[in-house]
Amino acid sequence: MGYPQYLLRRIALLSIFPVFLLSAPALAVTSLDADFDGSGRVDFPDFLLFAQAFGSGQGKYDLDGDGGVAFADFVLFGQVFGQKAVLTFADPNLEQEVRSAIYKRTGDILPKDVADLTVLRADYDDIERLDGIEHLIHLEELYLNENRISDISVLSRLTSLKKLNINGNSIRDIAPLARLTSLTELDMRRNQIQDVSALSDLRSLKKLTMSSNPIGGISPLAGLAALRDLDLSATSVGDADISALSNLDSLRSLHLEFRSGQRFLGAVGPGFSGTPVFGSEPGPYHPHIRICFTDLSVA
Ligand SMILES: [Ca+2]
Ligand SMILES: [Ca+2]
Repeated sequence: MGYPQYLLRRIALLSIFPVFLLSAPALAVTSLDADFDGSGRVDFPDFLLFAQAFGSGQGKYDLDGDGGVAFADFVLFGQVFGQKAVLTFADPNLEQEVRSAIYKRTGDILPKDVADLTVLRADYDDIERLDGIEHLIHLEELYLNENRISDISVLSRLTSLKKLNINGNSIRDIAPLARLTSLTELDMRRNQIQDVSALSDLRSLKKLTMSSNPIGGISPLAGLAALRDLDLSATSVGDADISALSNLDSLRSLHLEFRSGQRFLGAVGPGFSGTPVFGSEPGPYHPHIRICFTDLSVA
């Protein structure tokens, strides 16, 4: 088959670079990243696609993530040329859920198989490890409730995520979520989270559920201007912390839960009698906030 002249010129240009440059230190890139056509191998058709994108800013071909498709990306491409590009998952239960979602019971899972996968449900699956899920880059909704997950570092690459439900796991460190700025809903109830500072830039968040975590403070939430629903029940959040939410004009529902004797008691106002109050009255902190209290002491 014949290739356009401009493409042949680009290929010639790329091929005359000294080979020693190929040994230059480079960022980690997987063969999956460079399998541009999703065929399961990094081979010549991928090279042609790369050559067409050379000199552009097309994200898919920007393997080192510096914003442009340049020689550094070609070096990375060269390092994985000829490699297989098959998705593997460390946890067999996670793999089974992916296979169900793409209707592929057996055989290699290729990048093109997951190109349309935007929703993955894997609740109550005894999943412990997420390795491999980072290649499901088109995911917009991910449900991993009630598993045995503690390490979520690979989720940092799923930047298309809008909804993440991962409650009932063993997660302490949520720093990997800091880049997921498209998130509108995040449910992480029943984990081991103390530090929520990673959420401070997730300004698209509308619904945040962090109940039943040993959260130390919520000042990182002060700038989440889109937040409408916030559930902080069964946390260590005190009334001094709640003032951090005073500028969240979109906030319409705030769910707190406390035991009698905590400092909240005085802050709620005279309407609180020590019995469960499910309030729709404006709270003392913000004219629009609905505060739903549950008094655990009478349960
Ligand atoms: Ca390929
Ligand atoms: Ca680049």
